Amino acid sequence: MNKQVLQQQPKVTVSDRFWLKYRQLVKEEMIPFQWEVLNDRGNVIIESERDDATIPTEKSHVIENFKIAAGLKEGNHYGWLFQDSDLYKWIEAAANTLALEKDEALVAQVEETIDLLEVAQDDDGYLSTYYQIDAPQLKFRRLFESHELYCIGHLIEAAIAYHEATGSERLLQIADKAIACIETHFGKAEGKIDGSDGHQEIELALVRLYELTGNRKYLDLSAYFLAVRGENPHFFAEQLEENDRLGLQQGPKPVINTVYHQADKPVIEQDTARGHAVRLVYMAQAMAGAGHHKQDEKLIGAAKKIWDNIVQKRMYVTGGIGSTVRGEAFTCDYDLPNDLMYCETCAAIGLLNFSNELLKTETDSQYADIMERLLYNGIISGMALDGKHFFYVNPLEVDPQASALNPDKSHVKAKRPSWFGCACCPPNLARTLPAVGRYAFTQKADEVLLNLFIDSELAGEQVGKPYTIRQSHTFSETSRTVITVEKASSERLHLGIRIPYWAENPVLVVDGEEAIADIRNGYTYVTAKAESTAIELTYTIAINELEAHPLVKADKGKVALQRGPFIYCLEEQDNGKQLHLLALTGAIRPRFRSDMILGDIVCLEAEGEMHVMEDGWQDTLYRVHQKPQTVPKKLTFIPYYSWGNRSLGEMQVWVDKEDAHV
Ligand code: FUB
Ligand code: ZN
Repeated sequence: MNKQVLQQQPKVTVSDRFWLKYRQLVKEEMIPFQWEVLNDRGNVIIESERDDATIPTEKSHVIENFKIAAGLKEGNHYGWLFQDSDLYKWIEAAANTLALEKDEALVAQVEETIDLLEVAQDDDGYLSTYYQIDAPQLKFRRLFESHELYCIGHLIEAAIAYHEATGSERLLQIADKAIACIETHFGKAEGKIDGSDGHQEIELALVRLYELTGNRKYLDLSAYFLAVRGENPHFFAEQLEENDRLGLQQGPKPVINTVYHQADKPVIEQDTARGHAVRLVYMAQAMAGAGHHKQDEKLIGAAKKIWDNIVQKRMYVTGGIGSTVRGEAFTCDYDLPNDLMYCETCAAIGLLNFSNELLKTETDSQYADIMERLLYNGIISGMALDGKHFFYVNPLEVDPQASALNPDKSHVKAKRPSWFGCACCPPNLARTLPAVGRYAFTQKADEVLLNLFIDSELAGEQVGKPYTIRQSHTFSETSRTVITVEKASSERLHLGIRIPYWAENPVLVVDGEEAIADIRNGYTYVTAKAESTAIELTYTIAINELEAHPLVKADKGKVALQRGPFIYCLEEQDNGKQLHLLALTGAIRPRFRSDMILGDIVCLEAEGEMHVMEDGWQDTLYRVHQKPQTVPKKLTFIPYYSWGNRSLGEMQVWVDKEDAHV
């Protein structure tokens, strides 16, 4: 494959204790564990993500599906139509791990799967095991649900990651052959399919492939899929009608919800977050990326409007998105129920990547603020601290009994299962966590941005000469960030350092002298002129009581606690049952805690009170209002991401504030 690399992933070595732990978990637990699952070994209990008997939970069957498609085994496909993507994400996780650390055995495992993919792929490049095995007559004919291009998108992302980690082109060749097949079948020309996949993903993957290769045909194909979506809102339904005419329809004809698919109108006319949350953010990431490379202001403008609508009106304080299980979707402005939410892990990862894409286009720390909120909260909450149990949805309030007995809360799990019938989230986490360093910095033509306070080192090049930017942090009473820039070129290097909103009273010292901070769009700029520049930033980490917009009904009269980038929650284990009877009344203090399971964490201890249930309530459900009786109670908050790791119990992020009970 001819390549002229346009944009590389930042080369970042992470040394941060917090994130190294995740990197180790991915390598030592997640990758081997997930490999066993994909191979149907290890007696893993697979749960359905919600109460729905049609969800396939017997086995994963992913590798088996590929073996059947390759003709190496006999049988039928098992699992979701997009089961293939679990393997592609696993390969990407392996590749992102290999990019950090050599591992011959892991390379051999990936190479073995590439052997299998080569055989499974049809001669014309087609690759989707469900359609190859069980429904070849319907290839590309049920795009509203088929996920054929979605899966190829994940294949492309895996291929890029594996190439970047090892230099191997084998997987890229498979991906390229699959793209050639797609190009043969899709487009404006007579006889071609003029439409897109029901689930966006290939669009963003093609942008990334363009960045790797410089080959514009990938960018153009991405732009085509973005432009054709919603151009004809009846496209998916018309495909089904044609199948009917040709006698190809299987089962009853489904009703297409074009809003769910973000296909009711052209993407550039979409300015709010609607429909399926993961699809929306994957699409919007591609809009930002393709818009950036094509200098298409309309695409970028629409992407920004969608982003604004999400973060200003439709996002949970943890960064989670999606307010309903129905269609795993957004609902309307300020509708953010804490106990019925969706907040799918994949959607949080999608919003991270969408925000990162916008940051490449526009220097503004608001994007990094959201990336940080997601990474430290709504993303890592998706995984247990053992690396082997996962949340598909990430609630902000849980009562295990209600989750067990209220069918409308069947998706709101109080305990992380090992695996899901729909296993999109666990491998998505596995591919994201080793890549965390890439979000810490953004390299642009004229500046480098330091976005996230993660101990790490960026290695880059300026006019062909190397530079490094090292950052290390001490997060204590008075926190200290030390940044060193070393460079070989005599050119100036403009470094923008994000001052997080939680860093109070920041003082910047450059080469021993207090500098007047040149703050633009949330970044304070230092120009490194010499070979070596030493920068020091001191600040206090704020403990904030956050309140939500008054129109968020679920949070009225409540606060959520935040220290640094972490959102906190109450758990039954520390505070007893009936967390909703607790209120925050006084001072909050940080307390360092070394816990067998939670590790070294900073808890928050706060003065509070508990609403006492008098005896009179025994057999009474309602009464004339009286002033409630309360007793003082010490409240203990732990970082949200770490909830659900010790025992089964209630959890709550938003807590009543002071006199809310009166
Ligand atoms: O459809 C593929 C993935 O499965 C979606 O992104 C998730 O929301 C889940 O439905
Ligand atoms: Zn998912």
